[in-house]
Amino acid sequence: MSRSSTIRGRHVLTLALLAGGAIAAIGCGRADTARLGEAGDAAARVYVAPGKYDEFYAFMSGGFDGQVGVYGLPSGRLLRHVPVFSQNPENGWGYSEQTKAMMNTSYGFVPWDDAHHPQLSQTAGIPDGRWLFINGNNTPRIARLDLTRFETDEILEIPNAGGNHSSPFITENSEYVVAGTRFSVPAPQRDVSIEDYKDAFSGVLSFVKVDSATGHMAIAFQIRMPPFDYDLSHAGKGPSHGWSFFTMYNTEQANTKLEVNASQKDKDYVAAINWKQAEQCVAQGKATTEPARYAHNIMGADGIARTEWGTSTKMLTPAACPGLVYYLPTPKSPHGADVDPTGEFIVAGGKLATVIPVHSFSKMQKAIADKAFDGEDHGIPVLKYEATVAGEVQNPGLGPLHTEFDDQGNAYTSMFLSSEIVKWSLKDFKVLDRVPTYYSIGHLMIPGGDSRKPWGKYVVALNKITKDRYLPTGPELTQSAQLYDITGDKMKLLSDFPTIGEPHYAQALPASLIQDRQLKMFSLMGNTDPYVAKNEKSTRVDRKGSVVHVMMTSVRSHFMPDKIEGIRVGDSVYFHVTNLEQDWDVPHGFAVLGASNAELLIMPGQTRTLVWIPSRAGVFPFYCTDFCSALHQEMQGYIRVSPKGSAVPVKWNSPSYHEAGEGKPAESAEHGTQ
Ligand code: K7E
Ligand code: CUA
Repeated sequence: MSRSSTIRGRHVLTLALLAGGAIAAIGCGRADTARLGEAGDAAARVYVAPGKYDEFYAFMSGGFDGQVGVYGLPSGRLLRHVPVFSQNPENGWGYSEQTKAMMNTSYGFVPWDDAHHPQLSQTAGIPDGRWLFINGNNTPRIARLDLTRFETDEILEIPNAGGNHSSPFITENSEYVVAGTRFSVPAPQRDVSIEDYKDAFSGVLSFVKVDSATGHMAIAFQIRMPPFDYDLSHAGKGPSHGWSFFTMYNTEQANTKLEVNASQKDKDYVAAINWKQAEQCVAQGKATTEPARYAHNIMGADGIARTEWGTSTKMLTPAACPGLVYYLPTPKSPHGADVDPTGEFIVAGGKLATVIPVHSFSKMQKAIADKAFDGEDHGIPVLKYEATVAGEVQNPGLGPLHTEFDDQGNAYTSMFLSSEIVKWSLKDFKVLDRVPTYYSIGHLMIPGGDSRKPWGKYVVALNKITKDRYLPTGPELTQSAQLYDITGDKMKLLSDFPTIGEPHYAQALPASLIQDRQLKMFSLMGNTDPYVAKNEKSTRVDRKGSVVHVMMTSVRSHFMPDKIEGIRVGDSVYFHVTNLEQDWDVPHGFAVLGASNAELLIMPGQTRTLVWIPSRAGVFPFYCTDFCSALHQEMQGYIRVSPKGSAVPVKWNSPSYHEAGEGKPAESAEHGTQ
């Protein structure tokens, strides 16, 4: 890039930044109508007839909602809102006793996070439909969802990180998911002056091993890097398999007013990490074991989440492992790091850059062999820009962020400031088409578009600003995605659809890879919850001091028991509700008056537990919250609460009570469960 073009570009960008992407975009008004052409044609492309299925499952990050939204494409219909990092009162996720441990972290119980980047598990570089990983940004974590149940199965906290943004970005056989810290922090944490940023802070990149059979995660090693901001990542594939690429900004190492202070240099870097080299160095004992405390929450086969505590990590430094890291100079505060389907090109979205730089993996290899270095930074070799760059996309638009790929050798880059998707060719890096987005696109997504096998067909724009696209709803507007047809030479807008939470990245794959592998119910006979009641005969109420366990069943259309007495103010009452149904799509709910947490939604064959601490004497109704049958409204019961110290005996109306003998002492061992 010539000096003058850089300077000219900077002026344009400054203006655009001042104006704000949104306002610039609003100027576009509703020019899309011309582009849309025959609206009828677009409608037909997204129309999924009643009772018919969508072609793709799309998994969209919920952003600050902390969840994953599952949508059908092309319809844009919301199919599921899967709770991950955030408690969900709809089904008791993070409220029920069996799921609470999923929210454990070294900071305590953290029932919220900011989730950005879903990543489907891959086999040979192709999404295989087994698991979905997603990062938690604020309290550094990675979650794994099981796609036979659409449920979060595991959440691993990442120590020594401060904003887990460049994550999880899976390798091509799901060997690793990665976690790069956005904010450098003292690692391990300690009390130092912020002025000591350059000396006392580090940017730690973590490689998390994924067990190929179970999907279970474990931190394999961490790499202590200079105190930059590690923004995004993607793994190599094909020839570049074995490498991961991280963009970084703030190579200025500013610790205040980054808006200005981290935009000084013309170029920051992409860090190319040779993780196979790292594996060797770790095997050779070159990593040091450092104490670290982090939570590892796993859903057991019994449906109960448990926390294991990590106590140390293996820390590698680039100095101890030559060949581990190389820097590729990249203009300017790069954001996205995207690898094309062949694995040859690494595209960086320099959000303040005037071009899109495309690095070549084979040129990078040659530059390393030739030692085509431009000096070092923190002891890490800096490769010459000209030696690694395959080309630059000229005049792409303003504010390039992220790039996805189709199956025809084309790339699609989101342009935040100029609010458009720009299609360009991987052959000559020439722009082929551009289409406006409404408004200020962040990520974009093509089904399989970061894998070795994009399915093409559609690109989804995940927009940051909604403005006038829908009926207004006060100051807070819905979040928005847009679907474009990419089967022709020209991209064509097909539809807008709202999303839950701010959508960052998304992933999609053909429905056929998942839909026939769905679990329809849990086996009641296989239920090993310690408080299960597998039939109505074994329901019972046990008092242990001030703790009362209610082993309850639900079936269309009653609870057993549905009349309970002998509870006292201040007791901890555990409602263990087992759903006896063995039929698909017959959950029962459970709620009790005065409960201060959430309801339960119990799937067929499952046991879920809600704790209730009655605060006043009286008789309180409980009921099923899910309209399960014609007599759903009749699915109700009462629980009597007496004052503290009351002598009212524990009593309930199920067969077990009569077998135990009516009038027996409430605390008798005959009712004991353990
Ligand atoms: Cu660009 Cu968090 Cu991936 Cu949002 S990030 S846009
Ligand atoms: Cu069970 Cu409604």
